Amino acid sequence: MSSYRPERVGEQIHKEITRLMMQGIKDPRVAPVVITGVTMSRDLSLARVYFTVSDEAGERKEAERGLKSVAPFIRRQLGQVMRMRFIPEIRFEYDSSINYGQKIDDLLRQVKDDLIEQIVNQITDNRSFLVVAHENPDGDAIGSTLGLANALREMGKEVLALNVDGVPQIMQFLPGHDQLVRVLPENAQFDVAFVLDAGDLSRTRIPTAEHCRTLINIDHHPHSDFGDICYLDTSASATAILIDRVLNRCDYQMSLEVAKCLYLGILSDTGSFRYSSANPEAFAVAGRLVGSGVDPWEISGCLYESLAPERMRLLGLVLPTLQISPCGRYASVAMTEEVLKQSGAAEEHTDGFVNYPRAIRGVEVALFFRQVGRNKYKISFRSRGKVDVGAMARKLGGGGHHNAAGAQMDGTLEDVRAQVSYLLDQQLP
Ligand SMILES: [Mn+2]
Repeated sequence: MSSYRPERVGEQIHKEITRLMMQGIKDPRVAPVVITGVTMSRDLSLARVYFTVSDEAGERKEAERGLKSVAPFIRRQLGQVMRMRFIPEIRFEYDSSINYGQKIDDLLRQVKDDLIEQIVNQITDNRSFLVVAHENPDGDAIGSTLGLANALREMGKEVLALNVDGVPQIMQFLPGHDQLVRVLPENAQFDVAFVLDAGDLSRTRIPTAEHCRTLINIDHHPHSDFGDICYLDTSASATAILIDRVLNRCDYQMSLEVAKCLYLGILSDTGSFRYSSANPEAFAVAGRLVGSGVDPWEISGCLYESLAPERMRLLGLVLPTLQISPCGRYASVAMTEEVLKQSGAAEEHTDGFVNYPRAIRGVEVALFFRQVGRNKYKISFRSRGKVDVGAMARKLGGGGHHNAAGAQMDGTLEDVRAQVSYLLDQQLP
């Protein structure tokens, strides 16, 4: 009986397919594929075979096509080797998790080393550079952009740093912030364009590819797969970490100006080293940057303790709206247009308000209701763990990720809050 456990069968299939990949299959599209795991359906009728490729960007689509075409062959081989009454259907699925295991880490490290070298060569061999990141930029987007742009300038390169939304006010102390532009000159052409921390090329909101010979994507967001060179590492806690890796390989001594920018990027994307993304490398790089002269208090003081007075006034009006559910597992705050007006604050000052209900002991889902019109509310969801708020937001016509999502609803604040509470009571496991 035990030999038919799905786990056991999955393991055998994993082994067998890996062997076939190495010996039996000649399709070049499949050559770089590494099988990361196999899970079986309970009735053993379906085998989900997870795979990755050494280059997460370019080769994935080719690999998928290749795997599709060799699947019947693999199935026949399994039929001969494994004594099963029915040969399961084989379905290949791309493994987007980052827990590939040490073996694949090593493989990817090798490939990434080559990528860094290619990027270093592009820097050495070219003169003019565009550096751009995603719209509505966060600390990592700005820190990476300004860090790289400053470094390239110090190397004697021509550089245009650009962000369609500019540098947020709280970051306007970073070296080079006053040289960043919001509009790309129409006929501007660059040898190389760096697109940083973008996730998707469209998020730069400029036709980057038309303005350069070579497009280099440096990112840590999953599925970021564009660019002539795509340096993607989802294990990096910030794009600033990747910039640091590249600059360390250049023939260049990092300045304090660059170090400050990169430190801010890491600080920001790790939530001040509180999130689980704060890995040993984040601490190590930040430690080195501090060692080279960055003052942590200067950066965090500017970023977190230079708030506009009207933001504090607004927070004072929003916090009394706190509601904690009877079960204690979700909590919310709300803001009407009237309150916003009364405080003299702007929309952008509400950034981070949803973190206050999230910080309450026992709360798993935090909500922020923000009025955006007569009987119209935007809802921000934050989860601190198991609950998938992305799925919840989709039920309400919105979208987002497991831990952060948003939706919009019509109705009075009381109605909207009641509807969301109802949904949460249904959905919380
Ligand atoms: Mn980032």
